[in-house]
Amino acid sequence: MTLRAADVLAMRLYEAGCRYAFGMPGGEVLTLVDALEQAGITFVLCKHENAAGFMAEGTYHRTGAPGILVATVGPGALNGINSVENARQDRVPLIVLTGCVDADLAQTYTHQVLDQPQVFRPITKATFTLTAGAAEVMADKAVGIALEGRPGPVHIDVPISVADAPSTRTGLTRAPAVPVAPAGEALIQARDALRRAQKPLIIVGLDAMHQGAEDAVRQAADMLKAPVITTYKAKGMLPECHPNALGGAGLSPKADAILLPVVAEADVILCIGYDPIEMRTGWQNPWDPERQTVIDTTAEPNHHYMHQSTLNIIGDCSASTFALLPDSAREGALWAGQAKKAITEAFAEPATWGPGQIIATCREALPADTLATADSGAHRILLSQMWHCDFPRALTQSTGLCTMGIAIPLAMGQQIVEPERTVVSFSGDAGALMVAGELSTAAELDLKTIFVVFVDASLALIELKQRQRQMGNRAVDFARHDFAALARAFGGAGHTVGSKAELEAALAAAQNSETFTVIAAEFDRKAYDGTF
Ligand SMILES: Cc1ncc(C[n+]2csc(CCOP(=O)(O)OP(=O)(O)O)c2C)c(N)n1
Ligand SMILES: [Mg+2]
Repeated sequence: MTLRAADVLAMRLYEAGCRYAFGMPGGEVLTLVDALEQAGITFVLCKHENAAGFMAEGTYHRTGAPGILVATVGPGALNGINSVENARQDRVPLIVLTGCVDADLAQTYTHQVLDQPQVFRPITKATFTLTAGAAEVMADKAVGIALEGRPGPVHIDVPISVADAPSTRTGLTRAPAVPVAPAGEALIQARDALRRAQKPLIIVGLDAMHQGAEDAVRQAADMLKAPVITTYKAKGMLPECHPNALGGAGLSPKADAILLPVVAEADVILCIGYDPIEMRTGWQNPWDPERQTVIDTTAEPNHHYMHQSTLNIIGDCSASTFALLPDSAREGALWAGQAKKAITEAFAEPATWGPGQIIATCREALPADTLATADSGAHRILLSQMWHCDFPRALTQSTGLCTMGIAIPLAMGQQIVEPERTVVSFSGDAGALMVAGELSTAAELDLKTIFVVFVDASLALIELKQRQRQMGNRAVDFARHDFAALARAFGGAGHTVGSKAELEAALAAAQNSETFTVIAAEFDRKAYDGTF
């Protein structure tokens, strides 16, 4: 059988573990879609390329294989770019396949034509234009670059006639990159500092999540008897039921007011894959390298200058951490117990109806192994504190780019991989409206996902910032829409709730539903005041 270049590309992606591609075809990617499906990769037709990119991220979280976004020339490619930059800032391995006109034709034809590689270059780790002769090596490079170091998006522009051109498989693959643990002077210095620490602290971030360092984190916590702070996308890297876990940081000023003093008080800080791309200004230079010893184990060197460290150990943060740990547990007790108590009290379930009670009620009602997603807005700041996570990726969200419109498709992508698992998304009402059309895709795929919407008829987070600046109320209020009816319009179940009892009943029904469910949890504007 003669292979097309698109077949060679698709086969290599299949071998990388990819089983789903998301997007919307146009005439320029028909061969690509055909090749992907023939290689065993299911093409999921989405209603917006940006949502497709987020669904692709969802599959990565459940499989470890890169997600695939497919978009056609021009408008299709450009519709997806927010999700591509999200993949860059959230370190998501994403293969972005776009169709384009042939190079020869582009000299005499202008309709829908733009310089796509130029658009994607600053928001991807690499961009290729497929050639038939190098299709396999380009696919191999794309997968490697997407997954290695800090993962991220890689773009391949596929000219129409190249997709159809005959190509061959060369079988060319690289030897796998082997993680190397630190040695020599740096190792001695780091081990020494950790052995002598009186108040050691561990900070865990995105690199640790992507590199699967949860065993290293747990062992470090136990051996060093150190409290552990995670970023909010790394929540669950140490089960939050563990006595050392102080929860997620970086979003909530109330939580940071408790956690940043712990950071300042520590004498030795071990950062395990802590990538500060998730963090705001409060986490710029949160420690004093003159006074504190900071051992920073990261996937890539520090070019961010958000902070400085005593030692920056580059590589696999899991291998590095195991090498640094003392042979026996540190003498002395776990410290910062007050901070754990203060955090727990600060984010306890409130006695009255509102966002806090909605989150607590969902957490109680849904199984411990639920996969949750959050959108951007006021709701997720509170959710990131209150949503208890006992395993990595229990709560996923956009924490680098912080885009709206991600929670619903990100949940759907995960549900596609694990159809029987409880998957719940939490969105603000504006964020839900951005991607409401994808409820049609949830119906078409028979997903049983639960979509919770915080209905306050407000861009609550922006309204809060506007008020804090003593500005007039402008462009932040909108109408209260009937999200439950929207669900029913697409063939799903819909419930509108305004009390804990109603929410409990809706959650029970949702867990037994044969279709997806939207739960519209309604409350008044300004309900987040003082909560985070
Ligand atoms: C795509 C995108 N547009 C705009 C913003 C800026 N933004 C951040 S939060 C927010 C308000 C979101 O409102 P809603 O979804 O209702 O959530 P709430 O804050 O009310 O919980 C906005 C507009 C963003 N982060 N992403
Ligand atoms: Mg809102």
